[in-house]
Amino acid sequence: MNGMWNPEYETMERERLRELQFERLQMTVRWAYNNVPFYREQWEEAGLRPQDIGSLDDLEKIPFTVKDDFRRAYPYGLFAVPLEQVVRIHSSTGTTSRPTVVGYTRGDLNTWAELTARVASAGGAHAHDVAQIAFGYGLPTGGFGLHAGLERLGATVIPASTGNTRRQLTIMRDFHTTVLVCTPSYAMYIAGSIEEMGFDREELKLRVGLFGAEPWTNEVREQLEARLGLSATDNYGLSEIMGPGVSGECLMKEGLHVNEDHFIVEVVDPETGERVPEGKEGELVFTSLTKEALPVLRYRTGDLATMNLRPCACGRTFARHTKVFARTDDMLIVRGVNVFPSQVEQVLGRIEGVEPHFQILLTREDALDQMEVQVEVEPAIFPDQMRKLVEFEREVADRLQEELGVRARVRLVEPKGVPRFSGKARRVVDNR
Ligand code: DLL
Repeated sequence: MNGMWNPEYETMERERLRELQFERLQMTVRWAYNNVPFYREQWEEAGLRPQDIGSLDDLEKIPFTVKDDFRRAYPYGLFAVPLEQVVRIHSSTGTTSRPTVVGYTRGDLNTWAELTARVASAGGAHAHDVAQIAFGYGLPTGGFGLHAGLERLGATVIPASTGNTRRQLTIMRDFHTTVLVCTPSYAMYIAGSIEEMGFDREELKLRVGLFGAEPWTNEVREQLEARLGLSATDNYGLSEIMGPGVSGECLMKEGLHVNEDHFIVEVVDPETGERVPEGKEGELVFTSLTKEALPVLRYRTGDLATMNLRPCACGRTFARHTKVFARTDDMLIVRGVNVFPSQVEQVLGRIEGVEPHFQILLTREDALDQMEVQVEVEPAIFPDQMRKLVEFEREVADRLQEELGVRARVRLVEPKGVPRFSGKARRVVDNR
C-alpha cells in the first residue's frame, strides 16, 4: 500500500478499532487516576471512578481538561511518572503566562516517532527523500517531533531549523532537498525569496511539503504547490496532546486523518460542551490512549473543525477533520508561535512610562506574518527627539521578543493615540 506507514492500524476495521480504543481508554483512565492527583481529585468531585467507564460512550462522563489545568500544574504537576522516567521535556508559549510543560518517556518518544512517520508518509514522503526541517529545534515540539518521524521513515534528515532564508535556500539547492517541513507561512516566504535572492527554481528538487502548526487555506496550498513545485499537505497537533503527529492529510487532501489508535477525538459545542453530530462544526477534544508520562483526558483544544467518518479513497479508516480554521479563544498564531494578547499586556505593564493602552496589528507581507504593536506612552515620556524614540521602540520590541519568542515592530503613539472602546477592547486587528 503506497504511502502508508502502518497499514495494520491505519486501515483497521472500525469495530476492531473501537474495541482497541476502549481497551486503551480503560488503561489510560486507571493510569491517570492512580498516578495524577489532579485527575483523582477531579473525578472524586464528579463522583466518578475508573470502573464507571464501561464503554466508549461513557467517555462523555469524564470531565474536560483545559489549558489552565496545565498552567496550574506548572511545571510537572500532570506527570504520571517520576521525573527519572521522563527523557524529554518540551514547552509551548511565552514566559509571562506560565507556559505549558510536557514530558515524554522513552516509550512516548517511540510512539511520537511512529505517528509523525505516519503523517510524513501520508503526505508523500518516503525513505529516499531528503527532508529539510525548518521548524525550530527547541522547546516547541515541531522540529524534534517531525525530525524523529522522518528519520524513522528512513529519509535523510537535515535539521536546518528556522530562519536565515538564504541559507535555507542554499541548503535546499546544494543538498538536493526533496521534502520541505515548516509552517505554511514560512513556506510562502521561502517561495517569495527564491527569485528575489537569485535562486533558480529549476535547480530545486522539492517534491513534497509537510506544512502545519498554524491555520492555512486551500488557496495558500495551491500557491505553494505552484510556486515551489511540490505536493503540499497539512498536519496538525498540539503540545498538550503530543505535538505534531496527532493528525495529517493523505494525498487525497480532503481532511486530516486522526491517529485514532492513539487518540480519541470528539467534537463539542464550545458553549455547552455537548457533543455535536458528525459533520457539524465544533471544538476538537482529544483523549490520549497510549501516553505514559502525560496521559490527557478530554483535552479541549480551542480549535474549531468538523469531523467525518466517511471512508477515504486512500484506504485509511481513521476519521478525518477539516482544516482547523479558527480558535475559540484569543490565542494568535504568529509565524507558528502562539501569542496571547494578555502576554503583550503583561510585558508593557512592566515597562516604565508605557500606558496600558495598546493594539496589535497583524498583516502579511511577502507571505510572512508581521506583528506591529502600537503602544501609548505617558505624555511626560513621549520622546521629542527622533533618536530617543527609535531607541525606546527598540527596547520595547526587545522586551516583547524576550517574552513572546517572536519579533514585533513597535510603534510608539502619542497619548490617546490608540483607539478606545466602550465595550471589550479590540486589542487585535488581524488583516492577514
Ligand atoms: O504547533 C505542534 C505542531 C508543530 C503541529 C508542527 C504541526 C506541525 P503548539 O505549539 O502547542 O503545537 O500549538 C498548538 O497550534 O492548538 C492549533 O491552534 C495550532 N495548530 C497546529 N497545527 C495546526 C494546523 C504545535 N495544521 C496549536 N492547522 C493548536 C491549524 C494548527 N492550526
